[in-house]
Amino acid sequence: MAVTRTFSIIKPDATRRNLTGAVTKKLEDAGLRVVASKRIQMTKEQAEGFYAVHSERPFFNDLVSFMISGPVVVQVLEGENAVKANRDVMGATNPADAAEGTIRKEFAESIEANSVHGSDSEENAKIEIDYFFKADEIVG
Ligand code: RTP
Ligand code: MG
Repeated sequence: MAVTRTFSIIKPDATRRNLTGAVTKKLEDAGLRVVASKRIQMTKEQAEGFYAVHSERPFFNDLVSFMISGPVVVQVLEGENAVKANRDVMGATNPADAAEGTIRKEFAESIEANSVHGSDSEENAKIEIDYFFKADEIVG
C-alpha cells in the first residue's frame, strides 16, 4: 500500500474543550503522522470556500457559523492509505452512528459539532491541503 496524504481539521467544538492533543493522539495511534499543523481562526469567506460543495445543503449556513465560532487546527496527515485510515478513525458523521473507539464516538457533541473533518478522497485531499498550506509548511 502506498504512503499518501490527507487533510484534517480539528473543529471548534474540540479546540474549545482542549481536545487538540487527545484527537491528535487518536490520529497518531491510527498510524497517521502529522506532517503539517497550524491553529487558525477561519474567516467566513474561507469557511464558505472550503465547504462550497455543500452550499446548496440546508445545513450550510449553520456549518459555516460553527466552523468560524472558534479556532480550528488544520493538519496534513501522512500514512498508508491515509484518506481511508483517517475516515476510519473519525467514525460516522453523526456520533450516534459512530463505531466504538472512533474520534466522533468518543468526542463529538452532535452531527454538526463532530470534532473533526477529514478529506473524502485523494483528489479532494490535494485540493484541501493546497487551500490551507504552502508546500514549504509540510515536512514529511
Ligand atoms: P467532514 O466533511 O467534516 O469530514 O464530515 P463528513 O464527510 O462526515 O460529512 P459531510 O456530509 O461532508 O458534512 C460536512 C459537515 O457538515 C456538518 N453537517 N451537519 N446538520 C446536519 O444535518 C449536518 N450534516 C452534516 C458536519 O459538521 C459534517 O461533518
Ligand atoms: Mg465531508
